[in-house]
Amino acid sequence: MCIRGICDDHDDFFSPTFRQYWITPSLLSDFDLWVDRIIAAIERGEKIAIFGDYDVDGVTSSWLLYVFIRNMCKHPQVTIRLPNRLEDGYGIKSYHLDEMKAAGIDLVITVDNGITSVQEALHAKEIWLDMVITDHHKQLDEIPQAIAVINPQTSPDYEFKGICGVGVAFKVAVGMMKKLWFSDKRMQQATRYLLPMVAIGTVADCVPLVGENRLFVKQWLEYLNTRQWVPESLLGFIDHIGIKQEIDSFHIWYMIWPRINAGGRMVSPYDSLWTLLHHGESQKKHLENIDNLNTQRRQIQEKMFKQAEDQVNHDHYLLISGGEDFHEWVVGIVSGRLTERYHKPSLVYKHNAETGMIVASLRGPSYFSVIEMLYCARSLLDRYGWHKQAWWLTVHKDKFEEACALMQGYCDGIMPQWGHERESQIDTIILPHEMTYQSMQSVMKLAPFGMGNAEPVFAWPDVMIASVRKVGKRGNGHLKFTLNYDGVIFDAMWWSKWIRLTDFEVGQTWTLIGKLKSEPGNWYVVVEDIILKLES
Ligand SMILES: [Mn+2]
Repeated sequence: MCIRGICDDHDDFFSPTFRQYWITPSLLSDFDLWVDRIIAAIERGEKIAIFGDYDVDGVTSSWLLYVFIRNMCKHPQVTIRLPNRLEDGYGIKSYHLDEMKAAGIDLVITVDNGITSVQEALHAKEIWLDMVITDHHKQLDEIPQAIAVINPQTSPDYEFKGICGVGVAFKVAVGMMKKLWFSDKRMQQATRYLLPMVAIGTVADCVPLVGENRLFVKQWLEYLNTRQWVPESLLGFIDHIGIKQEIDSFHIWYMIWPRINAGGRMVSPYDSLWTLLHHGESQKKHLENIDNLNTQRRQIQEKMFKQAEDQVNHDHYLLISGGEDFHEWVVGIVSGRLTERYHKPSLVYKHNAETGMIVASLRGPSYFSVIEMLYCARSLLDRYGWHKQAWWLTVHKDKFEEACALMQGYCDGIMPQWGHERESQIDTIILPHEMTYQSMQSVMKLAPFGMGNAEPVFAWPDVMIASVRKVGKRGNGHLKFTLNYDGVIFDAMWWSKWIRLTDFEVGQTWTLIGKLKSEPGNWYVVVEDIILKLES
């Protein structure tokens, strides 16, 4: 644990409590203005519209304020408006404000967006539509002139800047409960009810799982596993997916988040929202719908990845692929997988024939500086930046080839110095006598893992293969090892790597690098890499 820099107060880290991590919402600037305006709207029976975003953070934050205002404040005059990824793009637009004004809306609340909507806030003023903004993104030079702007980034007294959109929405809801004189019991029930969605949005938005975020996720996982005071829609969701064991951030990451995301990705974020606002019988068709969308999403991703793999030229260090038929939302995922598989930098692009523009996502191994590579071609690029853990660029098609050649040259010049072997970030080596269920459990206490609290990676030198076989579906199987580590026998899974089955033989000695996974009464290793023991 000390490797992680959490030596001093690791007891706090293990059992975070609200008292220790919770920052009082009133430290967010404009907080009183915000609360007063919403309470006035509720008292006057005004029509409120919540304007969110098409991703998971945007959908969960919309859900949260909607449920809070409608059910907990008993104010039925509230609606949600979500933008469409392709038609509207990100953020509130002036025409959204016009539409809402025409529909008789008195007050617009943005969630997970709005901090850069300087022009739109002016437009709202012009058409006499009240607007309050809640967001977590960084502001531009100018802060929009809305009635109130709630954002940790613009609040000097609010020290933790890492909460995401749904975290901000949760803070304002809790702050309002106090102002509305909710009893302690009601407040407890309400926060328990809302927290699951905060946790899902927080994990999905890739914000660091430290401080308040860690509190949200850890608390929720505990609540959820008791199944008390959890939204019925969410229990329906979880039962539908068929998660049997205790839920942890792994399930959010691999099973819950992709499904909620699939709606906004493939068709419309309302498809995702409806699954969270319905329960029981009426939820079923919505759940089946997003399951289908998620399957389609996976198929497209698979297809694009195969296509990219066929396309890349391995004579160069920078792997380039893309085209007109690539989906823009897939380029980041494909580039991430190319880099992961080949340990080389990659650039995957979508060419938009109508505009003549190329949008690309770029990744590199952890020791490689993508920004330095981008710099070589910066004079040719239209724009470039960093978003959700990856670099991107836009460039006109006429300059694309030249830009690629410059970046290619940079990589070919610098990469041979490192080779392109995988460098594994190992936290520590595990010795045979440490291989007890108890000590493995204590490692699991560091969970939930995610951004900013990465899962520890361990090394087991000299493990002998006692058995190895392929498990899972045809064409997409995994490798299951049983290993003998100086007399201690344990299992390890290598996901999706069945193709390497022929590399292994019983009796061989390897160095294993991986992460621990626990199941009740048992644990196993998820293989990151397995390296043949070198003769010394
Ligand atoms: Mn967000």
